[in-house]
Amino acid sequence: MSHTAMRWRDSAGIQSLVVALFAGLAGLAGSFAVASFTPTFVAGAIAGFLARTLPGEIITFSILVLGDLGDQLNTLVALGLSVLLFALAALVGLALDNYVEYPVAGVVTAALVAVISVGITGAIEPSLVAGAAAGIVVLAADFVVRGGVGSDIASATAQSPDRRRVLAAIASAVPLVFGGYLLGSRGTAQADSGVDDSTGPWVSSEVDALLAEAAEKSFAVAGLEPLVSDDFYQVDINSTDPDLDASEWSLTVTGDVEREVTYTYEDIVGREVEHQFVSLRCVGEALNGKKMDTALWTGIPLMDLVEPAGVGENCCVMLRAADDFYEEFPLPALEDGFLAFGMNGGPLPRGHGYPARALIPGHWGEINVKWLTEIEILEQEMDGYWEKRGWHGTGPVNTVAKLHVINDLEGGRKEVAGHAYAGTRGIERVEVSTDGGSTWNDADLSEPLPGTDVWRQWSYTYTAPPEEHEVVVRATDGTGELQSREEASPFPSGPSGWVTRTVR
Ligand SMILES: Nc1nc2c(c(=O)[nH]1)N[C@H]1C(S)=C(S)[C@@H](COP(=O)(O)O)O[C@H]1N2
Ligand SMILES: [Mo]
Repeated sequence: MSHTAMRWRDSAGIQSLVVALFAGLAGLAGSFAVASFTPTFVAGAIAGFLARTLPGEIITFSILVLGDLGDQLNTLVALGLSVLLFALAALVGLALDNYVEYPVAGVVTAALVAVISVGITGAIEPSLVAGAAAGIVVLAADFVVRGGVGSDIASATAQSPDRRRVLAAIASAVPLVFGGYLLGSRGTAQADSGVDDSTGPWVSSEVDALLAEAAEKSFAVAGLEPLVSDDFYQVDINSTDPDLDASEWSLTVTGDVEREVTYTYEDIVGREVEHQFVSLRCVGEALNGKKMDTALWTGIPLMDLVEPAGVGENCCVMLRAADDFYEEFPLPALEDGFLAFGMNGGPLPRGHGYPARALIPGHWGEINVKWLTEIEILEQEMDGYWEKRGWHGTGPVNTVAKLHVINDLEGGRKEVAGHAYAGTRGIERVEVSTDGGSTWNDADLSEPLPGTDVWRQWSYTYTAPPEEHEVVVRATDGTGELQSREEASPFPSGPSGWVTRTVR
């Protein structure tokens, strides 16, 4: 055995591993090229699977401690797992190299990657492209040592075959990964703007007038988010949100009803619509967090869809969604529920539940189910997705006044401002203390917007003491009840306490 051949043998394991990893990367890029960031992307499907099956403690920890980082971490793990799975398939293909002729290893790799991908995503097209990309890398690597031309080059160059094998894998994988990334990113951009938003029931002079009213009633305080949020928070269990086609979507009323009724998108958007300002707040956010926002929603009352099904005296309802999310709550809360398919003068954005979502006035965000597909009437209570994981987030929101803005004004004065929200109880008053809670002053409140579930802005200016001081805010709801001072962490029933910030 020649010297080169021996070295080739010894290092073949590591070489194969590297080739397989690059094949895995190329496979991932192939999947992304076709699917972009949707659940048919192999890593998107795995991330979704992780979010649905990881123990509640891990998910809760991830939300509370890691926040959005948790989501990114989940995506990263899913990307890594995808590459590893595809690389494993390539290793199986490469192991055949010792027994079979070129190009069997590449073909087997392509087939295995495609099968794995279909198994995970259920989507054929991205899986075939993933298989092809991974297969190409294995073919390229094998070609230089096993293909006819490769052996000529082998003797003509000084490079060892194992080295050239890895170089060939990298050289073929890099353009595939790069191209896949570009194609997939373009697809994501298209998916987000794929809906024709220039027509539809969300475009109307009434919407324009309401948005203008909100702009007018918003305080001109630097750095304060207006009454209709510029940047509406997004919280859901998905790393890749469902990418639904309105023409294929339907909403069915099921469960303990006289008859099941199914509605299509056309059935719903063709009706006479209403436009409502509604605020949402996530139960899992920090006391002074930013997961509380307001939009102008276009839609119809949910009961218009539920009543035709024939609902008797029942306890509860379960809302189910295309991302397998589900939340349950008492039936009476559904009575004021709204089905929104428009947001701020456009169709509902994909991230907020396109084509339609539920809005349940005054309740924590989690039961405002996005990508809604089923309204199931229940005879008995059942836990929802988050309640199974220990949360109690289906009830009415806690009253809160947030302190997000501290501005220096002329002449040593300061301006503090924020938003206050108490669900359907409304906000009657916000008080500010600039001495740690010893004395209190009324803040200015923005004029209320029309609607029964909307936040208000507050602001307060004062002459700042020269020393560091504690600013505390507290709201009183429309029933006259003062915001609870008792401090509680978000888990399990939502944050409570008075927001306090040190100002200097
Ligand atoms: N289908 C579905 N709906 C969902 C969720 C989800 O994960 N899946 N998350 C809920 C949670 S916890 C909140 S706070 C709100 C947030 O709505 P937004 O993302 O539009 O702000 O959506 C709710 N609806
Ligand atoms: Mo939430």
